[in-house]
Amino acid sequence: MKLFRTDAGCVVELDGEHFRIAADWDALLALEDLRTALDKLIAGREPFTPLNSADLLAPIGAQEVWAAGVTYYRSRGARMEESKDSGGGSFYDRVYSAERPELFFKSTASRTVGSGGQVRIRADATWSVPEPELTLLCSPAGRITGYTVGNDMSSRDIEGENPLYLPQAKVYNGSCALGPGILVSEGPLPPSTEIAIEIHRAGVLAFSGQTALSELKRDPQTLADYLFRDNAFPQGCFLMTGTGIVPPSTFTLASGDRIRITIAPIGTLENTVA
Ligand code: DO4
Ligand code: MG
Repeated sequence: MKLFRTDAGCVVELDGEHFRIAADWDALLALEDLRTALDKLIAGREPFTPLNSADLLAPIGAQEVWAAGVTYYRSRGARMEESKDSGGGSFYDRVYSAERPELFFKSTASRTVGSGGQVRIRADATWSVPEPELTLLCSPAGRITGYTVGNDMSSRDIEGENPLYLPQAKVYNGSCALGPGILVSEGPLPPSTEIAIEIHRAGVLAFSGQTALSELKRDPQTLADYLFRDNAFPQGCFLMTGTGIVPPSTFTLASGDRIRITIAPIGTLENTVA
């Protein structure tokens, strides 16, 4: 089952059929048993013609977006390399193997775009990349109730200059994309689940990469448990789980690039760089 936020309200997809439901987005995302509630809301309803992707909005209301970092070996290596001149290298190595994960505040709804929207490069950055990440929807009690596709846009030159610049490298207008909708959870996604990215520039493939959840070093529920330690999220929250795909150091995003991130059970998040 999938849940979408659209111009015309909330839409549930089940077995290829779409149902409009009269519900408040934030009230839905705060439910501990979202699946059961949605089953009840669509019971007896007539499906309507398929969803138009142009109507989709980012699946976020009052929730905060947080992110985990250095959860894949590829990210550890890329971060150690980018920060070797600033002395940051060993931090990344240590956090990769530490029990406590790296968790950082990433975004709010106002800085987040949905599928079809425009992500941004910081005006004062010279090296920018997308980070394709499985993103968890967590209930107020800290349970994983759904999954979406996320793009943790990052300014690698700023992050590499000094690890203390991380919030500036990560949090700015248009730095986060989520969508296209939420896969309502019926349990964990299998480790074989693939995450894939394609970046097209002027119609030509400029970069592609893929990884699988089996490469994620941390258990998603354990990441959520750390986030909820002494932290309340009355509206629920989103938690990005880190990137396992990093383009080569010679690659930086440019205006007009088209970014497609696919996690098959959830869908494809598609954005253009402003
Ligand atoms: O520690 C810096 C950020 C790491 C990150 O965003 C990632 O690994 O995905
Ligand atoms: Mg990331």
